Amino acid sequence: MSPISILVLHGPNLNLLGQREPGIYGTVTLENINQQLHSLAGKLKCEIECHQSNHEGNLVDAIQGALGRHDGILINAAAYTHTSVAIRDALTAVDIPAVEVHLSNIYRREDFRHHSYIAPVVIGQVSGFGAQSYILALQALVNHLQP
Ligand code: CA2
Repeated sequence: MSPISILVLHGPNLNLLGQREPGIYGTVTLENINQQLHSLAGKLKCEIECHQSNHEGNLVDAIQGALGRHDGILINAAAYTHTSVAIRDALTAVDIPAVEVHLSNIYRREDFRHHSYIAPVVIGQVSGFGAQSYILALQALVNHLQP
């Protein structure tokens, strides 16, 4: 049997992690988060593929491209969380179990961040634990896929 495969998607501006606004998003870089996820994936004996895009359509393409290739999706859609019907529709269309991730606690921030278009179509959400949100989300997703 082939190992579980997870697609990790990072949305707009997350490529700036560790370089700007450390007070909100911390000092860890996206590359470091991806390294931590690869390390955990090794321990969990699953495979992961990580992508970042600043473009909504690219994220939709990546979600569609997961069909037949990945068993789960871990997604931080960043600002598109609060605006994108297209990303929500893509997640619904592929029907691949997904977990929504946020570095910050979106419910402690501005009102416009309190609503997620994605939350109703994913298994669950991890928000507010910095880079650890991704780690917790990967553990939860793999656990969901192989209970
Ligand atoms: O907390 C999160 O993970 C967010 O998804 C991050 C998004 C924000 O729009 C969401 O409301 C919550 C923003 C990502 C921007 O990342 C930056 C990183 C460093 C410097 C500037 C932006």
